[in-house]
Amino acid sequence: FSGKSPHVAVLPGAGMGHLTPALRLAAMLSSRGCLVTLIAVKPTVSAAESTTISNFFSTYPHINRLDFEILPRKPPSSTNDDPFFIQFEAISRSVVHLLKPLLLSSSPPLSAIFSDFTVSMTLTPILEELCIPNYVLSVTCARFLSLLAYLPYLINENSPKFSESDDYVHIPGLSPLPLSTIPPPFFNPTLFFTSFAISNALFLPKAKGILVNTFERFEPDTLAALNNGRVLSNLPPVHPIGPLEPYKLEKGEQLSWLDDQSVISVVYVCFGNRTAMSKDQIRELGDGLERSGCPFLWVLKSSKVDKEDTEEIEDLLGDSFLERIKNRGIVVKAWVNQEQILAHPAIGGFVSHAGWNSVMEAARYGVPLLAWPLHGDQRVISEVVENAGFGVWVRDWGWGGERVVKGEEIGEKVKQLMSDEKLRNRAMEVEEEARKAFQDANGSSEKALMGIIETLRL
Ligand code: BUP
Repeated sequence: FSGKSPHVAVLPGAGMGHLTPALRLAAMLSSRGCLVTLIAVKPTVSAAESTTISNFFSTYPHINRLDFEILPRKPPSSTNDDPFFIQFEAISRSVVHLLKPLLLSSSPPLSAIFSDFTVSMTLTPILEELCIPNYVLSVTCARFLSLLAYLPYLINENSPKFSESDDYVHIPGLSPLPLSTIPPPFFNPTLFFTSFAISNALFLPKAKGILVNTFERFEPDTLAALNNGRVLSNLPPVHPIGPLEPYKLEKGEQLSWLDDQSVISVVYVCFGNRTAMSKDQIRELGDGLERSGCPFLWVLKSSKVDKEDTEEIEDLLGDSFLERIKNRGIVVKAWVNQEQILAHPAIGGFVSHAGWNSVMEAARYGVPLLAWPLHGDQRVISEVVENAGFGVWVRDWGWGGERVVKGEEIGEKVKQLMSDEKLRNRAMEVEEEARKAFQDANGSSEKALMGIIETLRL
């Protein structure tokens, strides 16, 4: 590295949905001339995270590893029983007590930190003291980021300014958000999810910048509203730097099966790394995929944390199901390389929980979505996807699992997804727009990222 290379640290949050974009950003900063230190939080919640971190360091030996052993997690409580949120709290608390000496010992001194939104509240005061600029990495869409940023003004004195009888939530500069897309915990500010989001959102104005895994052409109006000071007048610049580039990974096993399938014939089904469906819903989904008549590749999860996901596919779906679909579908319970699957020419549609990483990965490869949001930011994301003409969603399908959607209905929707020419053409345009964001030095996302790196060189 030349003397002018900025030295940057990347601090991810908990869960693959936070780790993956952080690793991608680390690799992108490294390939653009930065000396990069990745802060590796230990222990992780999921096995997927720890395996991914080890593989990442083997693949990128020139990226420094800074182990960050966190304090013990709190036991589940009535306001927080989600293992990933419990980890968020533990990381955040550990930042206060343990991170400062680690950062001080970094050599050469750090030019900036790129940190997950979930550590903003505890990291910001430390970085102010050390005079290190902080860039917040948002792992959700610009629209949900706006909701997060505005949350302290929507929920004050322990009560939301909206009620369950309203139709919309209004945020300056944005089209109104249907109340049905707001995560249910936001109606109860005493829950950890809500109070933690508000506490961190209050520190966003102190960041040097906010990086979003999105691109100009996908969310133009929201990005303009954020950057014109319409959402909040005190936010730092919001930089769209997506879709983040995948880093080098190994080839997964199921690709050979995909190689034998016709072009755009296969529906890929995956609900992300932290969403488990009920057993009844899993069976109906299996029925729906069978009824759709389409070849499918289904990544199945029956527990929130992978280490606890011990149920066999046969027990969940039955031997006769597996026998019937054996020439047409594949069900996997292992971790797959999703990015590589979406890149495969055989994939023609994606039934997804609408996690934002998944959406941006689908955008990179022009795969249209049937969104089935289940919690958190996923309904806001589904709306963004639909408005971009890039996917469809059925509004009354389960949100928090309150209704088991029948196989018949699922089968019909999957068929529609796979045969919708208009949607497919639009998805191809989205792919082209995503490609242009990194096409050359003038691509909007490339320019935004290089702009930040240039600032750090000064
Ligand atoms: Br499962 C699975 N392989 O087998 P999202 C997921 N992924 O590569 P999240 C795999 O994990 P929430 C697998 O490509 C994406 O990068 C996938 O992130 C990858 O959803 C990431 O899509 C999952 O943002 O749920 O984090 O599971 O909506 O809560 O963020």
